Amino acid sequence: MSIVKKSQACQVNWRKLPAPKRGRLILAWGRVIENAQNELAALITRESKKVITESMGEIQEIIDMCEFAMGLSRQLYGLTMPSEREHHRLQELWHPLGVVGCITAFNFPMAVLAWNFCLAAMGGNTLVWKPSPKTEGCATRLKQLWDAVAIEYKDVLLISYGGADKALDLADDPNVKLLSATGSCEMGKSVAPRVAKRLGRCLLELGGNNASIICPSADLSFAVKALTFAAVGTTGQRCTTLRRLFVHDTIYETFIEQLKLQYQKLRIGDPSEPSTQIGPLISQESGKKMQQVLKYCRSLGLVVHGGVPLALDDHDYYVTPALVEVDKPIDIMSEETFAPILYVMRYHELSDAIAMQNNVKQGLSSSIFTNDHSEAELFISTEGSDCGLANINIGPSGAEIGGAFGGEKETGGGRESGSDAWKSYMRRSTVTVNYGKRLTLSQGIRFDEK
Ligand code: UN1
Repeated sequence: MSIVKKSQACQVNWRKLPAPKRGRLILAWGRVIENAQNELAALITRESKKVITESMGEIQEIIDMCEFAMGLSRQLYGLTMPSEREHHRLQELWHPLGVVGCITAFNFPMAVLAWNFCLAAMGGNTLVWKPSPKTEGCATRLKQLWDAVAIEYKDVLLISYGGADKALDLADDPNVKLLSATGSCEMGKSVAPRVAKRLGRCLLELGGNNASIICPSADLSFAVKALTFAAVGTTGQRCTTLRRLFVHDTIYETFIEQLKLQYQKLRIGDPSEPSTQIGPLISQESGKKMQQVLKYCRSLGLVVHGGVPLALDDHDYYVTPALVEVDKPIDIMSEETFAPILYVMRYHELSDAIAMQNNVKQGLSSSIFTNDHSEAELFISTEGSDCGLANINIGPSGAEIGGAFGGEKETGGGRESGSDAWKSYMRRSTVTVNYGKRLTLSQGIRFDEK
């Protein structure tokens, strides 16, 4: 039996279990994950090379999601609308879709699964997970813990191990009712047309090219700290990583000096060491990609700090985060290089900074640092950021699970995690009930048969 068929067979029973009971099983999974927090975080660090404090945070994100799903399991509300007809009721019911396919990346090897799994499973779906080949041990462990709590419903979570071919299998399978894919825009462009060809549904959370704007009224020391984390945290390998920075003319020099000082203080090293802030990149190959981009920037004389590989051990690729100063946006800034490279430039008018920020293909996260109320409001208004996430006085990375997470344009338009993102994993059934004794047509149409 194919893995999708196996998942489908389980879904038929799983969907019959009342949502609050499904919620309790998900919460039980969350509790065993909480008890195993240290062990699981160490596993994330081993496979994804993420620093241990961030791995602990990633497990916290799973626990939060499980609690959220438990609460939601009693709140799958459908609207009731007043009917235009006498003795009629109009109402929405939410049902599971069936089997959800889920593709995740190496950088959040557990939490992104949890965002999807908690909502999908709570809603009565089963899930087939295609994790990154780099972090399959993380997938195996989460599955083991699920199996331990959900004895009768182990197949609610199944894993399809492998590379891109396995992702394409999920994209092509008509029984995968929703394909939720997290990764690069290229990956999205390879799976989404195949899902579209069979008129299936996709939920895409693809690349970002996130920016921050620093206004004259901003608290600079505060902004420097927040933005350093946003640019170099997870070694620049979050889809919400800060990649472009627009600083107002009048504070530019001061701010860049402070940023460079902050960069010099960064502790780079063994990711399992609690005081380490930056671990190695995921692979030698991503180190090479980073250097290709920096080579080009160096040829233009733009690299003002870092970008230097460090030989801290003989297998991993460590590098100092790079700062690249530009006068105006250059083409390479529109690409997402999954490494710690931050492009910095000055601006004069806020509207120009917003326009530059928005003038990239991706639209995930954005932020502004200001203490000027009108600037802050403008930034989150329709004339402001075109991203799925727009932050004030906080960096673009580090979203909480309570909000809907995702972005626009080539980021793919999907929303995961909090708010009403659960609806993406469900189908809506609009129900009209005639409890009267007469047949009346809508819009007052008469169809009297004589
Ligand atoms: C990602 O990089 O794929 O907002 C997700 C954040 C995290 C999630 C990042 N909570 O940075």
